[in-house]
Amino acid sequence: MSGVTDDERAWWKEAVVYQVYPKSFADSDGDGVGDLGGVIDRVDYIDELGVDAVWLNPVYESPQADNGYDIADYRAIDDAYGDMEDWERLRDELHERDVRLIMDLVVNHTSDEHEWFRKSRREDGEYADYYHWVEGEPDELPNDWESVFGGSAWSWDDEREAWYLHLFDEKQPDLNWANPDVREAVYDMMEWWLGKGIDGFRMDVINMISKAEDYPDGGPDSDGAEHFMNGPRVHEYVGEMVEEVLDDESVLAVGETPGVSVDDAREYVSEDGDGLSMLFQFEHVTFDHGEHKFDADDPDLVEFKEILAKWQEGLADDGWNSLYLNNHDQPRMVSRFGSDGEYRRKSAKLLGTLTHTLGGTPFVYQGEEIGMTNAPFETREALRDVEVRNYVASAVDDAEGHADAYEDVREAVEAMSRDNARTPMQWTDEAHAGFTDGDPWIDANPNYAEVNVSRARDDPDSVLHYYRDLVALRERDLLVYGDFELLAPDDPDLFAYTRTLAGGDDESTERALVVLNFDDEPTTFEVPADVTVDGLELALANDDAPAVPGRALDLGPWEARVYLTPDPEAQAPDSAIDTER
Ligand code: TEU
Repeated sequence: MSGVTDDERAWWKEAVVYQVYPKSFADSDGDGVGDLGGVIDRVDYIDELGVDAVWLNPVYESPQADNGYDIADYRAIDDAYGDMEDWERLRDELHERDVRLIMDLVVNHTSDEHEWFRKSRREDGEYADYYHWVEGEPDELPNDWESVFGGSAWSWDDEREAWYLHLFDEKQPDLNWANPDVREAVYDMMEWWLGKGIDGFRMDVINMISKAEDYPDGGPDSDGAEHFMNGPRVHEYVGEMVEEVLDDESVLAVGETPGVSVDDAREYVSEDGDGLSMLFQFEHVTFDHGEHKFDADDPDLVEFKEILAKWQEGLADDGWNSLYLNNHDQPRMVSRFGSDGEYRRKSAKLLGTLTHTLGGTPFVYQGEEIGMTNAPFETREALRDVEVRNYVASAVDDAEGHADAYEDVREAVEAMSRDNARTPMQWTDEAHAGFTDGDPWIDANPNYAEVNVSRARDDPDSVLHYYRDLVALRERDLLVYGDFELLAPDDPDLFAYTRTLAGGDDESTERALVVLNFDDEPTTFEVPADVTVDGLELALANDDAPAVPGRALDLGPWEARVYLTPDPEAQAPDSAIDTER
């Protein structure tokens, strides 16, 4: 019997969450845009993966300036995605399969087409103070804060004759959380969705909702972030939100918090913190950034390991980690951290092994489970995302019409653009990867003929079947709650670690050894003397591997192995664990 007490347990700790970006998942009405009908048509596919919950990116009414992260009505489904009936059907189909539904909560900002902003522009009663307005002259910016998407974070509004703040696109004005009416209105909306039976929220840039009073300038070389990242009243607001709306521990509350450190994170998730379930921290997906994300270097494995180990250890006793290597804002993980040519399948499996054998809750981004890769963007016209279009515009247009200036930034765009994550889900080798019968809003990755669900389903050695085994492996408390210890921290190619779960006595202590070769070349891992290999058996590997580990493990390129002590629950599911996949 494992030593985990009921108090420690929570469904969202033992869950694997599948992230659906509806605009690119599946189109059911042929308009070239993914929709709720398309997700409903594929709930069995999601269920077969064995996941426990779906995080649905925004489907609310939106002019789509930032693909739905600019909401015009929080209680309405955007026509392109369907209607509330479709949403309710999706909710029911998922719940019938014991798959929970997590909605995106975007309350740092709204769309400028939201009724609140329309009224605020007109200084209409209580709405006048719903946003961050600064009186002034149209040629005099309030301060030097920069938008995440480039340029100033302020825009002049002719109707109100004042400046308003937008940390993202100018069609995404930031809400003024210092105004208690704003907070109340947000809590009402959250209650409304909880009343509709959702199981939790993923909270968009929730650590950016509090801005420093009087909007002081940022320091030298700063975009002002020190005045709005983890701002002065953020814990008051998040704490209040949890108290008012999220005091039920069975409701998952995962905060997206760019720029947080482990210490910052504890203030949001620890026992005495604000009470969020977990965070999406960004250190392991930004450490390779240079001046900005489009100036990225090749990720260094030693630094990567150091960061992940720090978070594993940092939140081990008080808090909980989310585990992800890509999402709708990041390039495809197999292209960034793996090897998407000859070793695409093996490295996709290896990276999945990493996110499913660390401590925390794994998030699988649509397409990751079939090893989808970054896509070619041959022309700037192929790009869709506001962030990369702004970047290209700033890089190309400043080149005084230098004809093929796009070529100068193409490599960086193809490596780091968010559009890599947003190309259509690859279902079949038919036109547009079987995503739509219409004309897709963004082109499918031309490798869909080879990389697609239908092919993966028919191939027992596919990344898809391996992911099903990974998800099944999470049944072990050891992999969910076990202590983490990094081995060989300075090895430039190997990522190896143990997980240990103390039982009632020594006898029942469970152990795991995970060894991952992040390189195109074979290597040998010498198991440190203080690591016991006795009793360890191969539970999963992405290549032929010895059933029990010796003191030295010879690993092929991008090889991954998971060794576990026998499951005290003993009833290992038949099909789930197959030693060679
Ligand atoms: O992302 C916030 C965020 O940090 C990202 O913008 C990130 O910095 C950037 O993509 C890295 O290049 C959230 C949503 O996930 C994103 O899709 C939205 O664009 C953004 O907030 C604004 O709502």
